Amino acid sequence: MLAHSWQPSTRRKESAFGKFRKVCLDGPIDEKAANRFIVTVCAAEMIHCVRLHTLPAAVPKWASVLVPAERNERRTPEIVEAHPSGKSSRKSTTMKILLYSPDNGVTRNFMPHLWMFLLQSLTPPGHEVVLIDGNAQPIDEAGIARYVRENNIGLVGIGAMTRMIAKAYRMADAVRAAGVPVVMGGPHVTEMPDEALGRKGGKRHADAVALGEADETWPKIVADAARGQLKETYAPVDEFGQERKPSLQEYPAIPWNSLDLNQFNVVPKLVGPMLKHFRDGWGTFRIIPVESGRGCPYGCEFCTVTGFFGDSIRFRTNKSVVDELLLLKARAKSEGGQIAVFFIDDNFAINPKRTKSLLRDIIAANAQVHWVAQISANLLRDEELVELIAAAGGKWIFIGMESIDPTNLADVNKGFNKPGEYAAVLQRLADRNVFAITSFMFGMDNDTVGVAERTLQQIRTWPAGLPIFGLITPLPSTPLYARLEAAGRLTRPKHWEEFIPFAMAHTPLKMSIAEAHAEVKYGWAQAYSPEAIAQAVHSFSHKPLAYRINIFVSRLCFRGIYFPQMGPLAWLKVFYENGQTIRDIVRECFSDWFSGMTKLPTRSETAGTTVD
Ligand code: B12
Ligand code: SF4
Repeated sequence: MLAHSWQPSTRRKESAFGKFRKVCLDGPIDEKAANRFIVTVCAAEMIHCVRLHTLPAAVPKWASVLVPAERNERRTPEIVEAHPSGKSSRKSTTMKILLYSPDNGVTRNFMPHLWMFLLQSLTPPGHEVVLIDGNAQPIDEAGIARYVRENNIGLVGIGAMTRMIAKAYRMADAVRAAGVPVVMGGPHVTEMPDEALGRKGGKRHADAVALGEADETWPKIVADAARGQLKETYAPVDEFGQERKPSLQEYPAIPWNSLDLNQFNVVPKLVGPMLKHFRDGWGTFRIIPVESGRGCPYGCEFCTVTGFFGDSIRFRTNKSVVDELLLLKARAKSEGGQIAVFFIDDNFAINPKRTKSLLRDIIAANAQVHWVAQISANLLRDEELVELIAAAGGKWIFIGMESIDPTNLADVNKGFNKPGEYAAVLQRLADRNVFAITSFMFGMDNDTVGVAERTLQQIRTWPAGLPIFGLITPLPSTPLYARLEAAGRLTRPKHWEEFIPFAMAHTPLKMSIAEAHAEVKYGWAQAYSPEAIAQAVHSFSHKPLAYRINIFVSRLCFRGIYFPQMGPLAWLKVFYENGQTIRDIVRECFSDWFSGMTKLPTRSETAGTTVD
């Protein structure tokens, strides 16, 4: 009885709203099954309504289906087969969605963006989602237009930070010119939706914009796009129109075991098969973003996070984080490779009690992988926390130190950072073989010429780590932007229209723009000179060789943030400059090997790192 299928007929009729497609029934159907059919077909969100045409015997013989008018859509969804049993399926055209993240034009980003995997997991079933990270697979405007045409893409989602937005718009323009709708999301378009939608006179780049966190709006966006009825903006609101931050308690399981992650493998293809059998297996190495919570209440003046994610902090359950780590660990093992995790929470220890409970659960489940997390210095006073970080697999902690000058810190509402305790915090970590990525900003209001050297003098007294230097940047919608705008200090109010790496967009108070640029250059040049790198490597001489290899490789990679080293020639130059350190390390490797005195340390003995 329920085996009968609904076959689409070729008869079509135009209506004011769209096209009728007639669907014939090749056998009898009872009312219950017919209703099930209607519900399922409508839920597939491809058609507006189904009307059953009932014969006197109360058995519907055919149904007319209203599909969206072609003038309102770019891809017509089709139902090719529908079963009165309530199941419906499309034989040919499920919507294929491309999620694209533009490259930053400077470095080959070491890690893919979480939003792509998250939205992929939140896409309603029936659609296929493909990901392109421009950092891993460089692609230009012509390339993306060709890609969407050749792959029959029905919707393109683009996410970008302010710094990549100009490229994002160019790519969006190319996609739209190819006749495919574009939805944009992420921090920049959330702050500047009118710009993306061309509402203030500029060019329109996006058909739709997803404001804020899109976890709950993404399924609606996909449904509307499939119907050819994209709205201009999607905001995360409740039924009363009030802003609603998604809870992370029901977090989607990202299928890390089955996702195609080839583009994110940083081990060169040539050596991968060989390294697969080296020790625990190094055939692949990927850094995977994982979040355990969202939100930061601190409200630093230059930061978009408090405005974007809100000051209410939300966490995933410990179990869902632990399960995700176990899945990643299993995948790495199954393919003879390595996976390191970057906990992208803005402040991984914002609630120390909860962080400790998560770390204990990670340890109890043997879910340790090597990981990096961002934690503010004030929270690392806690010995027990640092102890648990080390035991749970933490290897590098990113610390937004910003400045060694308390006045600067107070100016940007980050007075909770106490430069006087930086050294003790870093030593506490190093004592447990956890090291720090220390981030500084120059061009702050109290900075004067020589700030880079003063900062470096401090850094040289700390355990060796990975210092990074930037310039304070007024990002749209931050309190810093508003303050500088009101003071008439913005020199490039729309600095994102033409992104220039390491360039000020406003005048510092106590030095010139050129002087600020020179400071940042000096910081990088000194911290990553061959001598400084050799010194950092040497400072680990009391530890197993793996630590020296570790800090050496990490320093070489981080050097590329300021000094572009894309391509083999650039790398050869770096190797040449650091030849002495390389020779020392190689010599030590051979002497260890020949003498058989030192076994290579196992993974658990090494400091580990994202690049070890
Ligand atoms: C991890 C991270 C990095 C990583 C790299 C990014 C990566 N590969 O993941 C590292 C450490 C390298 C990094 C570096 C930088 N970062 Co960063 N980073 C982050 C961080 C902490 C997490 C990003 C994340 O995954 N969030 C979690 C996901 C779920 O949120 P999301 O990305 O916003 O996505 C949600 C929505 O935005 C939306 N969405 C996003 N994209 C799209 C696309 C579509 C189509 C749709 C529908 C929806 C949608 O849906 C998602 C789910 O709700 C954020 C802060 C934060 N908490 O977001 C800063 C942040 C993104 N970074 C920021 C900045 C400024 C930088 C740097 C420029 C800092 C610097 N001065 O050097 C560099 C630039 C790096 C580069 N690529 O060039 C700013 C960006 C602000 C802005 N307006 O652009 C942020 C917001 C932090 C801040 N201080 O304000 N960063
Ligand atoms: S502590 Fe970090 S994430 Fe929180 S507001 Fe300050 S800079 Fe932003």
